[in-house]
Amino acid sequence: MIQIQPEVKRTEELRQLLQQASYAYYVLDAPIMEDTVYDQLYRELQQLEIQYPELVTPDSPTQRVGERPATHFTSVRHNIPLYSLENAFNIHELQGWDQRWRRQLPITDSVEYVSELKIDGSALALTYQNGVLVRGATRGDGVTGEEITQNVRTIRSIPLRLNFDGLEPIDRVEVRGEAFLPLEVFKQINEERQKAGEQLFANPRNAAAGTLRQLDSRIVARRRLDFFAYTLHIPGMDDASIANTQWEALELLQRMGFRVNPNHKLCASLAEVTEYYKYWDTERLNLPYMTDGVVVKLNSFKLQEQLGFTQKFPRWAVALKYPAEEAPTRVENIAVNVGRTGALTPLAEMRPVQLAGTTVSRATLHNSDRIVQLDIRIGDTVIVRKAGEIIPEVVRVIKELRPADTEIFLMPTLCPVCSQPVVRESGEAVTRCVNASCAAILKGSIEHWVSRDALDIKGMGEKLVHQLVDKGLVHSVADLYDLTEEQLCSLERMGQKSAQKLVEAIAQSKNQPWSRVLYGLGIRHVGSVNAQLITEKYPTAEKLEAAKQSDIEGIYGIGAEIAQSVYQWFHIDANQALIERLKTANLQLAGAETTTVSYSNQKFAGKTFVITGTLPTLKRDEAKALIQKSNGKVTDSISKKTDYLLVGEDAGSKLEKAQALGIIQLTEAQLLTMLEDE
Ligand code: 0OX
Repeated sequence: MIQIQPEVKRTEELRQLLQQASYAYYVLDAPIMEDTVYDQLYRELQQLEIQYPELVTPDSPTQRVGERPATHFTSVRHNIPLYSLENAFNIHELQGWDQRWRRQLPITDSVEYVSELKIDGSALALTYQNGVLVRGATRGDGVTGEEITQNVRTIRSIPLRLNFDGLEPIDRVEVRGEAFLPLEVFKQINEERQKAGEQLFANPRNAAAGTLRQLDSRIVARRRLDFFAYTLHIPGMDDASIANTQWEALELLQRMGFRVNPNHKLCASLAEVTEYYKYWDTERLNLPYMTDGVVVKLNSFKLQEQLGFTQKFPRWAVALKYPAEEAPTRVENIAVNVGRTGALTPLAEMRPVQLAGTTVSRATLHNSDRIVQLDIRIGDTVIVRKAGEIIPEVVRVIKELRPADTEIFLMPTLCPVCSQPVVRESGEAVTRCVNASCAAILKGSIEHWVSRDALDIKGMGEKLVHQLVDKGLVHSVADLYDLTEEQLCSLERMGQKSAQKLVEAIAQSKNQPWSRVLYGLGIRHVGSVNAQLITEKYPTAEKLEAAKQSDIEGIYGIGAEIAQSVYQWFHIDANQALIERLKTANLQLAGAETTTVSYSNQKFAGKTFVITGTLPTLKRDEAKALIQKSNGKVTDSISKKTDYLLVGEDAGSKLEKAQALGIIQLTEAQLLTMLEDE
């Protein structure tokens, strides 16, 4: 132990530096060091922690990257319940709340209110023991939530260790606040989901809640959740000894290292609260996150304590909501779109209305379940809602205004494009056209194939794709490679020069790597990241075709649903024929990807590994492939040249030999951390 003293000191130093840098970047929005410097220090800390695993602490910045999937979450009882808020929908109701608490506690002095923006996210309860984050939990029903500490650790604006500088250290601190997805990130996630043929999140709140309940915290880490703190509890101690008011508590939270929404305001009267509410009604549309109202709290903790709680709410606070941006309009038609995965999506076409600053004339109805639930019919008057960047949706039908002659809307039993029967599998909400040569599926598949992240064929836009399919020149993506300049010249508005350029661009796409080809095939759930993970393990189409479903599922980062989808795709004759044609056309159906998403290639350059024992999740050859991918060497026996011993359960003599030679031992988790984090 004495021997590693300098390392102990250095790890502490590094942690502090990185923590300060992270705080400056994520909380203050004022970076204090270059990204490259941060990376270097981070790597130094990571190396030290690998050499001395006993020095890893739960508040180390290296613990933010996420862990391998959990199988479930455990329920936890909140020490102090998470109350919800009573709603007020207008100023009149706000005054009603004010009169009610004043009746209970007659005071003549003027009171202060704190007005905060109501962030539309998911509430979290955080517990710190001796300044270190030890537990993060969802709100649940307010009494019992789910323990999601590992996911919470990935949120960069949540401190893993509190800053008690200038404060008396406190044993136990409980902090509540709202986790949310910035609108920009929300948009990006939905774009990715659309590309992968997955169901979209309806709004950022659902996306944040869904993300927090992800069993795989590595996915959470990628989603860039953010957090605003608003409640500070110090159990067992009279809160007043450290803060007397909500205003002071917010200040204190900020000092301790939390991000507190900067737009809170101390108000001396309800008139000032009203002014704040009106100001933010329009201004909130310029914020990079969603808000759905204002939370008004009595500032004094003493008053809060005297008023206490009802069964559900604190009497000293109220949520003054903004009316959701909703408007009535008439449904003129219900159209049914067919996407590239064959999914039929009903769309309400409506008389245009102004909502959240844009004209809305179409709203998705998602699927037939939603249609049944709404009982929406052509001719109905409906309420549509749109908030900020969110996709417009039909909230409800005003049945009282329904004309006499409407008919129940039924999803078509034949595909509206190819007239072949559609299928709805039991347990699925989606109705699909399963005719592989349906023009809508074909058009969508080709648009996907030529898109930027797939084969990236420049100059091949939607209109052109539609013409090619409608004229019968293209029946599959493979046909693109047989197109001639002459054929292209026969299309509308296509000159000789453009045709020539297009043929060149198509030929050029034959150089795109195998991972892009796999992504371009548009297999359900295979987005570009998954395609890269899969092609890293299966560097040729033949190998992937021969793979068992369980082997595909064994790929780090690939779940059962994805594996099943890939496996099934490769076992359909028509798809195998397509692969053959692409092979003949000289596309890249082999060859490892050079740019990897998850793993850097040089990490283990010059390092030699030996593997012993049974690893918790990876098979030996998978661990070996991962090490080799990062340029490490894997040998069978321990020697002085061995740098690392990767140790699993029931390790035998290799472990003893490694110990004798002082070789660094790694667990699978440590190896994955080294590979994951960048
Ligand atoms: C928010 C928010 C939510 C205090 C006691 C019950 C509710 N969504 O932004 N809740 C609270 O306050 C707690 N404040 C907020 N700002």
